[in-house]
Parts: sequence; C-alpha cells; structure tokens
Amino acid sequence: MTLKRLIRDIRNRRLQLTLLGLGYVGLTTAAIFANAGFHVIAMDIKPDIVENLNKGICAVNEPGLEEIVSRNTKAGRLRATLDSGEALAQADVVIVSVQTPIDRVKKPDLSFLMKALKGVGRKMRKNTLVVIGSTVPPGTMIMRVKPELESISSLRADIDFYLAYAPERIAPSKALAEFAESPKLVGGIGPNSTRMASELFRTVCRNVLETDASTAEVAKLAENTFRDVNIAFANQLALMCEQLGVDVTKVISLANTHPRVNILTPGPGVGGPCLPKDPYLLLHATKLVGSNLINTARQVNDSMPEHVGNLILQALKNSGKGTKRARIAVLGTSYKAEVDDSRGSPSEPIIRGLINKGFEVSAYDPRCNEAFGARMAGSVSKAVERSDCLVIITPHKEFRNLNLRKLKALMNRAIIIDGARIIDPREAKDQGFSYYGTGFGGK
Ligand code: SAJ
Repeated sequence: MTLKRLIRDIRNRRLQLTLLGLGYVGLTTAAIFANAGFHVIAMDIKPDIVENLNKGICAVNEPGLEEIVSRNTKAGRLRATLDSGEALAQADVVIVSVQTPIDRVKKPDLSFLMKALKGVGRKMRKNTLVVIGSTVPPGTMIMRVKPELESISSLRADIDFYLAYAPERIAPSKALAEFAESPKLVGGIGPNSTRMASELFRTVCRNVLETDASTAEVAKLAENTFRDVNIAFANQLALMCEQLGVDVTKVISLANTHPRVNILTPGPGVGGPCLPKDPYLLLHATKLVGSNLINTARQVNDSMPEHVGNLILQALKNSGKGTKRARIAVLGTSYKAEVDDSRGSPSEPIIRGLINKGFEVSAYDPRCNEAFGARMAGSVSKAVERSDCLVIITPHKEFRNLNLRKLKALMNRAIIIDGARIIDPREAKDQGFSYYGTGFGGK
C-alpha cells in the first residue's frame, strides 16, 4: 500500500483504529475518533472500564463525553475489550495511551508502555501507523519505542511502518473542546511518519503542528514544567509576602498588568496527574550541573501543604484555646476546581497530617468522594458544624460565595485558613473571623 493510499483511507475513515489504555485521555481520544467515523476498538486491563464502555457508560466524568461514548457504541463504531490480541489483530492505526508514572525515587516507570509495545510489535503488519500519546521522557521514542517495535516485528520504522509521538494537552472538564481546538503536536520518527500521523489528527483537530518525535517529547514536558516553575514562583512570592506584610494576590494582580508578565496563582500545593510528574520526566533524561531550577520548583510546590498545616497550627494557637482536640473542617479534596479527580491533591497531605496530630477532621467536596481518612460530610454546613477552623483547599465555584455569617454560627471558633485564596479577607474579618491565607501578609 502506498503512502498516498493510506492517506486516502484515513480521509475516508476506512482504517481500523485501536486504542491501548482507557484512562481519561485514552477514553476521550477513542470516543472522538469513533465520533469522526472511524471504527475504534479500545483495550484496557480493567474489566469495569471495558464493561462500562460496551454499555455506553463513560468511566470518567467529563462534560459531553458520555453522550459521545453512548452514541458511538450504539452505532457500532466504538467497542472495548480486555484482550489486546483481539484489539490489535486488524489494526491499521494503533494509539498507545497507557500511564507513564514515576516511581518512589521519582524515576520514570515505562513498564506499562513497554508491555503495550510488546503486544503491538507482535501483531503489527506492514504500513501500520503507531502513535504514542502517553507523556514520555525525552529520548524514549528513538531509544526505546523504535528499537522495540523494529526488533519484535522485523519491520523498519518510517519505511515499513509509521511511528509518531502525539502528546495530549487536554485539561479535565474541558477535554472535548480542547481536543479539537488546542494545537496538536505531532512528531514522527521520520518524514513519512510525521505526514501519516498528522493526516490522522487533522481528521479530529483543527490545528496540527508537525515536528520530529524528539522535539515533541521535550515540548510536551516543557509546557507542564514551565507551569510548575511559574506556580512555584507564585508560591515562593506568597511565602515572602506573608513575611513582608502584604497580600500576594494584590501583588500578582498589579505585576500582571505589565504586558509581558503572567505570574500564575499561588495555592495550597500542586496536584493532579501531570504537573507533579512531568518535570521529573524531563529532568531524568539529562544530567544538569549546578543548581537546578526545576527540582527547586518541585520542592517549593511540594512544601505548600505543610505550610497550610503550619498556618492552621498557628491560627489555633493564636486563638488562645490551643490545639488540643481541635476539630478541623476541610473544603475540597479534588486536586483542582470543578474536577472529581483527587490524584496528588494537596488535601491528602494536609488532612493526613492533621489526623496524625490527633485532630478530628471532616471534609466536604461537591465533586469528589475521596476524604483521605477524614469524616466525609454531605455539605459545607455539615462539615463546619462545631469545628474550630475552616480550611479551604480546592477553589470550587461552590466555595466562592460562602455565607460566612451562617457558617460562623455553626462553628466553635471563627477561624478561616484560606489555602486557595477565594475568600475576601475584609469580609471574613467583618463577619468576625480570624483570617489566614496563602500569601496573605495583610492585617
Ligand atoms: N495550580 C496552581 N496555580 C495555578 C494553576 C494550577 O496552584 O495557577 C495547581 C492546581 O490547583 C492543581 C495543579 O496546579 O493542583 C495542576 O493544575 P493544572 O491546571 O495545571 O492542570 P492539570 O494537571 O489538570 O493539567 C492539564 C495538563 N494536561 C495534560 O498534561 C494532559 C496541562 O497540559 C494543561 O496545561 C492544564 O491541564 C491546563 O491548562 O488546564
């Protein structure tokens, strides 16, 4: 089959697409390609995810996704299986979207990816297009993926089969719109691979940016690492503002009026599946000499939950009644606003730290069922009932307009620790609260 014919088949949706890994990114990708008219078989090792998808039920809570999943499973364009052999048997295109976590010593763990590649290599035929969507450390495509697939299949990359890296940049809760609208990086292992993969993504993305696989690997990691470093700067500034007696939110909003300055938002810590991990994937591939901005930024961001814990202790001591048998109400356990995902959430170390100190902790989150060992409350009011201190971690919309007067009446002590900085300090004080917040050095 010539390159031209393959491209024609992509445009006519005449290819069978197999997706390996049905996490939040994989599931979104599978549903979007099926919706564009491709026949998609998706494979995952988790039986509940596979079973649900075949019933048209979506395992992740993403606005609009379930409707697409349900429509396309009914139409017969999307189905899931536990059997990778079956999923790969007829595949013309394979997209690999398995997890690439870091281990306890922050080293990349590529075992899921390498296992998936073994299966792909065995079943691959001439002209198959293989796309790696998982975030990977620089050099992985050239040094690990290409040799693995070539040696198992005895086919040559960019000649007998096509191989490209196409990292995902979508943000939870806006995944469908971002998949279509945000520029898609596509980096082939050679020119033919870039061409094929970019044709594929042009069927579902408005704007495809072509590059080579190694550049795309670094670019993907540079994005999230830049965000992490920028947030670390904001957090460091917050800690300094507390000592300097000024409010970091005012400082940042003034500094950001400069047309070329964009400081991100300080908070109780950086969580989620990407930012706490991707800087380590980037660092791992190189040997930096001297001071290391990226590691330092990680340390600053990782120190923020402890800082919130210290603000809580300080506030309880300052209240005159001490910390003994204190009851703490925590609002928010998801890692960021309006998502139900608690992976890496700063609430975890904060809540566990409080429990370890012998405090009684209740938690409420309108989206997320995780309580990290705290008593799960059903509402803000239930969480704060008889508490000594209200701690706000996740800036969910629901927490932005709290009725402070009502909450104060329910609480034992009127203390607010605003980790997420969403309460107006003036209003809290007017309602009789002692107010503490990340980067709030004001009076
Ligand atoms: N955070 C701050 N201050 C900020 C922004 C975020 O403290 O100014 C914290 C959040 O509260 C959260 C963590 O950082 O705990 C991560 O938040 P994030 O908004 O950067 O979002 P993620 O982890 O959901 O990242 C995704 C990324 N997607 C992928 O890598 C697949 C990323 O590429 C996007 O840039 C990002 O969403 C986005 O822009 O929303």
